[in-house]
Amino acid sequence: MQNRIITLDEFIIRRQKEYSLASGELTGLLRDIGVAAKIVNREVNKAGLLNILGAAGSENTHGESVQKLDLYANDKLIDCLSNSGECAGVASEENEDFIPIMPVDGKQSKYLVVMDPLDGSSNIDVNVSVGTIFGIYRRKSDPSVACNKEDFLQKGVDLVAAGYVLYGTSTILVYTTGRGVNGFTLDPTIGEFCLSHQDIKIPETGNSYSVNQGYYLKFDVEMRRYIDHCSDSNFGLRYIGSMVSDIHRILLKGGIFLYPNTRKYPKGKLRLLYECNPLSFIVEQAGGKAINSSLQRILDIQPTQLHQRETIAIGSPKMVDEMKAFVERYSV
Ligand code: P6P
Repeated sequence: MQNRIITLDEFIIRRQKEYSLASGELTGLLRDIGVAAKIVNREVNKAGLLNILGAAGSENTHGESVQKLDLYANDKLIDCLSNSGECAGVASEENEDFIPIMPVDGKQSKYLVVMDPLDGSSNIDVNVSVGTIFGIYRRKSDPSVACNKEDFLQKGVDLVAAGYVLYGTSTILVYTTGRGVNGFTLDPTIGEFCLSHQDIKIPETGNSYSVNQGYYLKFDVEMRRYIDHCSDSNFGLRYIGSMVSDIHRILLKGGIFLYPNTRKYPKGKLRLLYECNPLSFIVEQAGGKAINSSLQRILDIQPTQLHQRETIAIGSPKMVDEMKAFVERYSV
């Protein structure tokens, strides 16, 4: 019998029924994110046609020129979350400060979203895959008042859910609520995300590594030794320059992604709250590991700033352990 289509909505609702404590609010929020992803996908796919390529001229909070599609994705996701009624606030890469969301119909929502609405956006112009990354926390502050900054500065280990949408050759949404990782591929003919990668488990090891080799001479000696080891082991180098794409490949095929500290980025380039934490939660749920250059588990790091950067080594458990051994052996 042909495999029955299981849509994202059906899967989320089915999972909610299995979880007696679920009240349906997280379900509603996940479904709203799925809707926003379809809206963003529609524009990403038309990017080349609608002349929305090229920098919008404005700059985001980090002084990087902003592509119009970044703004579009950010606006659409914030719109969906604002109307969802299940989200009390959003912290986005595109906004300097967090955005409190007023109750919808007086309902006090208990969840918060951290997100990078369109990661890897410098690739849009050259038609390389880009992605949306999101994480969901339970707010800690009194639900009868607006959320505050501390609500967002929670460790990754306290994430309730995390996911990404990869706008590639096909559009896939991958998420976890702490009970495994599942992937849903968008079927544009019916406008539904359909279960395509059930219970994803990352391979124990892999034969490729993912790092911007161009910075090799700027890495610390222990990282250079590990990269030499990857090269000596005849591992392939796969680096797309779009974190969601690189992590998705590693999740399915195995491997390790590295963004160590460099002179330009002494704390690493990637953002802890809405890049490293959500992707580390997903990779750990699939059996992988994620640590920083000081060998700290990413999910255990206590954030102090919304946009703080972090170094990261993430992927197959055996490869992360091997990188850890090199750092322990060679670090000065
Ligand atoms: P570099 C994209 O700009 C991004 O934030 C990640 O998606 C990607 O992994 C990284 O930066 C690429 O950085 O310095 O290698 O160009």
